[in-house]
Amino acid sequence: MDEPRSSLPPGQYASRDFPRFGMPRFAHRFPRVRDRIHLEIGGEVRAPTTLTDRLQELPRVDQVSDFHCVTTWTHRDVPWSGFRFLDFFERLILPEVEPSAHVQFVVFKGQDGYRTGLFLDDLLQPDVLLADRLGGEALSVEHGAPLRLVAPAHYGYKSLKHLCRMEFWSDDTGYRPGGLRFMEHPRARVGREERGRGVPGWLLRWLYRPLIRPTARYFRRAMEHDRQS
Ligand SMILES: Nc1nc2c(c(=O)[nH]1)N[C@H]1C(S)=C(S)[C@@H](COP(=O)(O)O)O[C@H]1N2
Ligand SMILES: [Mo]
Repeated sequence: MDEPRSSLPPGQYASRDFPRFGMPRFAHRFPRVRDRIHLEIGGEVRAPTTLTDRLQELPRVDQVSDFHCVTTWTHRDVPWSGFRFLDFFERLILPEVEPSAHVQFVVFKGQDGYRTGLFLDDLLQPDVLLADRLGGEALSVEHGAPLRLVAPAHYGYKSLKHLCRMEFWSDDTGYRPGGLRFMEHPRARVGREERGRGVPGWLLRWLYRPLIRPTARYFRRAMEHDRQS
């Protein structure tokens, strides 16, 4: 049962389901490395590196937040656990990787080939996590194993799953998102209904809603297929 609740952002409805979801072209792509973190750091940095166990040095943060997909479903009160992007940036990236002082934009890449990006200012908000646990257990493949970004104030398409590479850049000019251009807003703030680029949010609500059920079903079947193989 889906029920409307007044405190939801504009155009969203509460869904009891938390489906594995995304653009259909990624449904059949799965992470190769699921049980350990292997995170490349690059871009305009002095010392590119690969991080494996270093995240464990950061303070662990448990956070309950709502998850808003751009197609209008919201799954409320998701119990994530992981590390603040802010701590990650200040304690590991700044001192050891030394990004250029001009860095303003960060590009994220997933093991399934998906890409997204966010401005550094948005990423440094205290509710942005690099999450490795959900509901007290290691992140499942459905929800982003082994590590994902969680940016609750932005549409779900910014919360990249199966994170394997992060790049620090001075702007977003060299960056191509995983989907069509109109589908990805550079900031994608849920509170401002920045669903896409050049198309009003209220219009995208109606375009996307009919796609929710078939997309969720498609992703679920792809997952069942992966489990059997
Ligand atoms: N690597 C990767 N990350 C991704 C996607 C994807 O297809 N691949 N889809 C995005 C979209 S559109 C949504 S709504 C959320 C869905 O997260 P979930 O599958 O944990 O529900 O993941 C986002 N991050
Ligand atoms: Mo989404």
